[in-house]
Amino acid sequence: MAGFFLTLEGPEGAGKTTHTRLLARVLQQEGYQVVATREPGGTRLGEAVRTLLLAQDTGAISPMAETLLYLAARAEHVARVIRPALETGAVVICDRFLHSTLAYQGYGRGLPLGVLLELNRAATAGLEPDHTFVLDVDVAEGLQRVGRTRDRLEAEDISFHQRVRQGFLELAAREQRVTVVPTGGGIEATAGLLAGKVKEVLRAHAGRK
Ligand code: T5A
Repeated sequence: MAGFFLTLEGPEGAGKTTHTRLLARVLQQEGYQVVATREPGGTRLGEAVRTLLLAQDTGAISPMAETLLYLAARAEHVARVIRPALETGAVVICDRFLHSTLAYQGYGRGLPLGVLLELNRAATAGLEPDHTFVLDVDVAEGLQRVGRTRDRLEAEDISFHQRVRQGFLELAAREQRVTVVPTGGGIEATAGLLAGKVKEVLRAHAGRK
């Protein structure tokens, strides 16, 4: 496919929303065609599923039902937004994708990673990110950044969030296409660090074409 698919991941409050916006601006200034989107979301169905999944009123649901809802949103998102954008040559920046499923439903909820990978493959027709950046933050600091009004996932106990963070770090240690970006230096420093790493990856990709 002509475009480049990059995903921003990380624990709660890592700054994905902030840095998706800032990174999109930097890449647009460099002349890239950029599509910035998020999961769950990015389509009408995805936004409706997001509301359901994040509402405190939804309460506890089985890990598999939760997974299938995230993947229903993803199937629609890939088919209607991400793949068409990549086909036009865009750089697609997605706030959360596959690695959130592995970290939250795998490491957090305890579902086997192999099963999640298989289900994800079916939902995306095999589309994987070209590169993933994990914005890393200490769990307590991230939850503090998010504030007091917490959604259904944010309201999970601290050990859940610690397993999720550990999951992201383990996945990054295993996969060459996953880079960890520490966020402790503040928004401006993190934005600079991330933009530098993304530009390197895009240059390497252009060199391989
Ligand atoms: N999920 C998702 C699954 O369980 N499985 C899946 O497959 C998928 C796709 C989605 C939830 O669903 C789960 C994971 C999530 O629990 P979300 O998209 O994470 O929800 O929800 P948001 O509320 O959009 O995201 P977060 O709450 O995690 O926050 P962000 O986007 O990481 O952080 P952001 O940018 O909103 O920043 C939070 C605050 O921190 C400041 C910002 O200014 C803001 O005030 N900040 C920093 N402060 C200091 N230093 C930095 N480097 C900072 N960067 C940002």
